[in-house]
Amino acid sequence: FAEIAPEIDFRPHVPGADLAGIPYCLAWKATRGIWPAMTDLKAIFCLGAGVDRLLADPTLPQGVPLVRMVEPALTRGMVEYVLWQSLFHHRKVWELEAAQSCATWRPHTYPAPWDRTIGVMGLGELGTAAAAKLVEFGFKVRGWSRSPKSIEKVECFHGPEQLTAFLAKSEILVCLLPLTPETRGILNAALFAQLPRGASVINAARGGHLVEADLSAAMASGQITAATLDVFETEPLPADHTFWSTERLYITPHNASITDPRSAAWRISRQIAKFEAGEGLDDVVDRTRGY
Ligand code: NDP
Ligand code: OXD
Repeated sequence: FAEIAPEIDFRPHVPGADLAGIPYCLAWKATRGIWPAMTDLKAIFCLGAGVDRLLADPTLPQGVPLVRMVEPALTRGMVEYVLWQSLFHHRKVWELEAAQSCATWRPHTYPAPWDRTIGVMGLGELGTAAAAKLVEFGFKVRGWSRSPKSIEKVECFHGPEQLTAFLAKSEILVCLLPLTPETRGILNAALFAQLPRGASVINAARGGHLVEADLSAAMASGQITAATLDVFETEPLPADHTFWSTERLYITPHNASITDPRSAAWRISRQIAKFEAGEGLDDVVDRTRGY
């Protein structure tokens, strides 16, 4: 902020400080219950795309707009992660690792991308960009959202009534949904059973989407061959969690994508300037939908 918007009096939060008079707050893992002390807030900017954590605090003021993070570097990072992991699962890298571990030159085949179907749950800012990149790589791509969508070369499904059809051919399933009461626990046994046998699952959204025991069971039965998880119900993932030692389960430490400070500061300072000039804010969370 000092570099990008020096005109803004930017104050890092110090416990015990008087918070009255602060018009704008930037938050990610805000101290629970802190909000009533900010009596003069005009807007809250979430430093991440997902606002589930902020919304879970009942003291978050209702009448103050909550703006979520949408910025190009965050989108680019997620596109990179989805492409990286989709290619990893497409090429079944674990088979190569197994052959290498016993110094065996083992023939290894894989279909062309256009014979592989990848399903993306969530066609918002991140899901749409990730789907477009997968299309560019030649994959067959389908997506699922709440409302109907039309995206070039992406077979689009929407609503609970089209979920079964969406899942039926998704050999690699990518979750990029927001965590809301409707999507909590959506990656569960019933959903896994509707995927093609041997499918892969990539969850880069929130740990609360996944019923962890159901994934373990689906992997043990072979219904799910492999998974990549970036997010977990408990983070950091406890050292004694079974996921650490589950074969073909790949873990990244909630860093699929990271908000870029320069890009975010630029975006937030522009939003504040527009708001002060009487214009509306972009990317305001719809509290009734929860995202
Ligand atoms: P958006 O709000 O732009 O998109 C959300 C998408 O999910 C929309 O297409 C929406 O449908 C769809 N959706 C929401 N609820 C439902 C539902 N009940 N059924 C079907 N579809 C639904 O979010 P972003 O793309 O910006 O971010 C998605 C999530 O990714 C974030 O909420 C966050 O949890 C996670 N994330 C994780 C990161 C990481 O590093 N692991 C980094 C950044 C984000 P519709 O279009 O119809 O509204
Ligand atoms: C986000 C995240 O929501 O990094 O932006 O998880």
